[in-house]
Amino acid sequence: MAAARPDPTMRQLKAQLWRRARALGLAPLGAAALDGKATRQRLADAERHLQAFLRAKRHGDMGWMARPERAHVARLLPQAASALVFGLNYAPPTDPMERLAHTGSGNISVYALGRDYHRVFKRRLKSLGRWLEAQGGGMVRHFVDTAPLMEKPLAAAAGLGWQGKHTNLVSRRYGSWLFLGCLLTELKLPPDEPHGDYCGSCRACLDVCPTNAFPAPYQLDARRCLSYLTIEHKAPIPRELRRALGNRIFGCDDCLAVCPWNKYARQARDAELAHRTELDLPPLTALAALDESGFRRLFAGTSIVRTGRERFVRNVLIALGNAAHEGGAQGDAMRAESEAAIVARLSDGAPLVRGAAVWALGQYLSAAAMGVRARAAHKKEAEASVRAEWEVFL
Ligand code: B12
Ligand code: SF4
Ligand code: SF4
Repeated sequence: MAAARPDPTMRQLKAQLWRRARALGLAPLGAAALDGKATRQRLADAERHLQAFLRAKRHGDMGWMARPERAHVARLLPQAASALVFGLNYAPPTDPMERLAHTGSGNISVYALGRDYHRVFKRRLKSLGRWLEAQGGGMVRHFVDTAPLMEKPLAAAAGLGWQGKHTNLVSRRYGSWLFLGCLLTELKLPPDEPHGDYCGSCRACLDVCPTNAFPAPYQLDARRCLSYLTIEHKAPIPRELRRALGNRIFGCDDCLAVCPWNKYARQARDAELAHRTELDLPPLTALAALDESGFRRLFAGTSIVRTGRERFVRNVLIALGNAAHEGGAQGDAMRAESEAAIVARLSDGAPLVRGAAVWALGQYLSAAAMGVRARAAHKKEAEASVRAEWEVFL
């Protein structure tokens, strides 16, 4: 039996939509038929892997990941026939790995250096969705990491690329630097071909990870990932992973940055995602001193603001502690400045910040000097988590 030919009206509509999407800076793009055998198989695999991930507790304290609709597109829009997936290129102008050497400065992940991508992307998807609805497309819903939807397997099903060993979507034309967004529609737009896995024998992303967060290729234990620990994790950063954090104070780019497919990526030119110069390697000492309003002012409109001051300053203090081990890179004046910035946070109102300050100071002072401080501070400290940090020196 001959395969069903795509409806020419749908083909035309898709071509028009793609033109509009490209004009909005969205590429690559692709469509997946939700009732197609290949897509159903891919989503069933994704669900199986998600359940294994949850059972192994690899999601840490991201409890929202267990919502049942995450792997079931139909629960988000029961009448959905197609998933239209879009990429938004955010390839940086220089290699982000170079930033790791600036130990006295805060290294903010590339994706967070400009305006919050959720807002930028969502606005563009919304306008595409409205247009599609106006063409008689029935109900259309848009998603950018804002609903329980597994965007990477859908993007792979729609032919944008494949999920690499670092678990993110890699494109042969754009490398690893892509945000993903999705429209669900009732229309049956002609689907695109999914394409194969081009990781081959490469394992650069697995080997570069500073915390060994990949238990196996294609699997991530979020609890060890610095992106999770610096952005999502609300408690103190586990002691054994603090040194590995280096100067990464918000997210981590290492596994994406080493991907050889990035050599085909072209630097992003999206004005709305332009990097803010004040976020490019700011001094850690200044960041440690941020109060609530200073934090909100500095990061207004970025994704950083959602993490809040307490978690952010916790990260900054860990990075300041790490800078103590950089020997010649930190001169005496710089060491004194760092120590003063840390000491000022020992009396911070937030236990999360005080606890990180204790650890950071311990990287500068001798055990004896910390012991003296610990004996005085320990009794006065009301919070168990901070007392535990002092107890290390008693
Ligand atoms: C939760 C989450 C995180 C968590 C967990 C990440 C993860 N890999 O699961 C944390 C906080 C760590 C995180 C970090 C980052 N994230 Co994030 N994150 C998400 C989110 C909200 C859900 C991802 C998810 O469902 N994870 C659950 C796991 C089970 O699913 P999965 O990653 O698809 O895992 C697959 C594989 O592991 C595989 N698998 C699992 N077990 C096995 C076993 C075998 C045998 C095989 C073959 C396969 C296999 O199958 C799984 C299902 O497809 C998505 C947005 C969304 N709504 O989808 C963004 C998203 C994935 N994140 C994104 C980004 C940019 C990042 C960071 C780069 C940010 C940064 N610079 O700090 C890092 C990258 C870290 C990394 N190596 O993944 C982008 C990725 C874009 C892309 N090109 O893929 C997304 C899509 C957001 C967006 N809309 O653009 N993120
Ligand atoms: S983002 Fe960093 S810590 Fe997380 S898996 Fe990639 S390299 Fe490892
Ligand atoms: S770095 Fe290598 S193994 Fe990792 S995603 Fe890229 S090609 Fe695949």
